[in-house]
Amino acid sequence: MTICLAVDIGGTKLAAALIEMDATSSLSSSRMSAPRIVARHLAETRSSGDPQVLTATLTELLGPLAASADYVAVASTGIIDHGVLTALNPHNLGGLDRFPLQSVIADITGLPVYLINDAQAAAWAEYLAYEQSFADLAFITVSTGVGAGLVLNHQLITGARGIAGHAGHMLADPQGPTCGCGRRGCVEAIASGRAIAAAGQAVFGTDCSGLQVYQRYLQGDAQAQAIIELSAAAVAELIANLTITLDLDAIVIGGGVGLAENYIALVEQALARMPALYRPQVLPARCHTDAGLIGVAQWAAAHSQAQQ
Ligand code: BMX
Ligand code: ZN
Repeated sequence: MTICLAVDIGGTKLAAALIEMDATSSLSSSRMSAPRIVARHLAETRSSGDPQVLTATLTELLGPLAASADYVAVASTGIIDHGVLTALNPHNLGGLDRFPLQSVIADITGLPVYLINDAQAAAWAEYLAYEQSFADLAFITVSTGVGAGLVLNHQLITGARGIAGHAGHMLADPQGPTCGCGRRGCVEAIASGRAIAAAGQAVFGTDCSGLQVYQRYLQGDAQAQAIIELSAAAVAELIANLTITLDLDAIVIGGGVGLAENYIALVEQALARMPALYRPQVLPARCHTDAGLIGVAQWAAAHSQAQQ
């Protein structure tokens, strides 16, 4: 039995958990038992853009937990390139740029540190939660941003520079709004919680949140419905593009927006207008808010064994 200190760094919160791992688990083993979370801690990620603030928050949160753990596994929003964290969309990460996440956490804990992107981690968690039955799977989270992760031929694809899977930044509408990443018309700029809030504010006033737009949609408001349908249609285009490129067995949808009432049904309606080859199975995420923590813990367990 080994203990993993798992960390999930999101746009607004930082979660840490001690997770008991089955020592016999391996990358290809179907005997891998579900990890058990034995302690859980939360902190806010104040979006100051100041690297010292993030270092201080990590020290406070991880310092006391490190003594109980064998290794650290980190899932973070943004691009993880050889242990360095950079935002693709700086609006989602308080403007942090080239933050040396791996070395900062290694200094705090004195433990081996494994890191991947949050949506990549969640994709791995979903691949395992669906009992490894899909060899080729894409996970899409529609949340603050639109994140994605790819499992191809039973392997999680992270990419040589950690960028692989950032499909939320594929083109949805060349005339669409400019995305926080600098490109115009990304899926994220149309479909994400932030994009829904921005579209809602233009119609309902500046203090309108994404959640309020969604509630108005569920209550039958026609303008809110148009905003949510546009979001779902952009996600459906993304699904079709990934399917025709990668020949996927299934798409798993997660995230606060993705799992909201009727959202997947709207995505399915948009997909139904497309030719059959563009329409994979669309399934809801089985792991909820713990997908990043559990996925990265399982991925790191397999990688640390592979290196031994
Ligand atoms: C953004 C990007 C991705 C992330 C996705 C979902 C940043 C900081 N993040 O596209 O790396 O996976 O958002 O992130 O550039 P979430 O915080 O909405 O889950
Ligand atoms: Zn973008």
